[in-house]
Amino acid sequence: MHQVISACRSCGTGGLRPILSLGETPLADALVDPARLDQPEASYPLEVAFCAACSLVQLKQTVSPETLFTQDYPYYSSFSDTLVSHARRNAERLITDEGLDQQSLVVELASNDGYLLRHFAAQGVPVLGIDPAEGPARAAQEAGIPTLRAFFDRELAACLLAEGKRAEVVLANNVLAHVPDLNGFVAGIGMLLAGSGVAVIEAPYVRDLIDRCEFDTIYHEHLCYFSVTALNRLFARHGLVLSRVEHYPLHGGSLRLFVRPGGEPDDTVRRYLAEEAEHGLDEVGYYRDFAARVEQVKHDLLALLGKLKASGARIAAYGAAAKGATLLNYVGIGSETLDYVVDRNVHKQGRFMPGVRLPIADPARLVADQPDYVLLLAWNFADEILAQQQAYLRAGGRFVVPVPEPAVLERSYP
Ligand code: DWN
Ligand code: ZN
Repeated sequence: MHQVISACRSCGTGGLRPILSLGETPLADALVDPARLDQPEASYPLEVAFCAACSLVQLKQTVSPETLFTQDYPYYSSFSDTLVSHARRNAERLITDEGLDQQSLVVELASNDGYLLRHFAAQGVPVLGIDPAEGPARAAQEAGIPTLRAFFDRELAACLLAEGKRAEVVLANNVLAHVPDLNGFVAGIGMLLAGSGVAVIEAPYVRDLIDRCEFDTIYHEHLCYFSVTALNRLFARHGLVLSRVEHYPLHGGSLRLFVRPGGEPDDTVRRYLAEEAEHGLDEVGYYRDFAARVEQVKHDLLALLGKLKASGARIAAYGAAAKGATLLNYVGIGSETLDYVVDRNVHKQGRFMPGVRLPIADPARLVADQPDYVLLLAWNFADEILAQQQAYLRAGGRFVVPVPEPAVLERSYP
């Protein structure tokens, strides 16, 4: 069951301009259990549109968060060392910069398995995680991270305030794009922030998505694709100030946003707003050729894999990622091309990719089975995965990257 919006998720204006349709796809993280292979899967349209009023790029379909993020949500952040070290650096810096100690409180929205809060807790800073996903929330609790299994919204913020909980730091990584009630979520953050507090929010950057043709990061969990222009208007609407913007290569290009209940924006904010205006991110024209470029990647990837198959090669894939599900189902790559997908996340192994239903195995299979090529679906962690897969590469294996342009990676050993 899903809804289709008729007005902007942020400013409420109608007349959204279509940018891209990826057709009907199954839910990207709805991995199929072996026992359910005889049952059909739900699939939903995936259509992206632009709001000319506030320049927010967004999905037209809303699948209920209960369907997406509660039972069986298979994503555990700690299965990526890159992500964990990124989180540790973030925590250590905030402890210093915000002078956090035993008297402080750090609240993380979508805290997953504690991959970030554990670094604050390790230094004696009180923390509270909030996450609706059963498995990851339990893993966090088992790791000693106090975690509320809930969706964050205005009402929950009011409850926490009534308990006297105000946060010096509110963290929200890879969740702002996921919430249907965007304004309620941001208002809740404002309510939770102590007067001198800061919200530190990370989200993929729409400019990287468009410029690097990262269309596979479009799936039903991601309702919004943010520019600094759209974010600045969203926060201002709730009396919050976007005070600083930083960019990180994580997940194909992400923004780290510092949001405060007062004060002035620094030069970084002014610079991003100016650059976005200069490049036209606040006009539909900037997005006009995106669909054609996505179609071209689809065509080129099918041609490359077809050529490899025709040469008799055996091909597997790496990363049972949500972005992998979008790519395989939109491009149309199934068991006629790929033998299986591998992933380090033990909660994904033994299950099947949505739609194309490729089996998911342990990465050790690559060395044991030595396929000729591996399609890198988790391209956003290429450095970590290639370093990890030296034995496979030394034995002659090759990786294929799908975006920004499909290509067989040159052999390189450290
Ligand atoms: O927004 C979201 C992003 C942050 O994470 C979520 N809605 C869903 C998820 O998207 P994804 O599944 O596309 O994310 P990742 O982090 O790109 O997924 C990478 C996959 O690869 C994970 O299943 C873990 C796996 N992996 C692995 O098997 N070996 C990752 C690394 C680094 C590895 O070495
Ligand atoms: Zn809008």
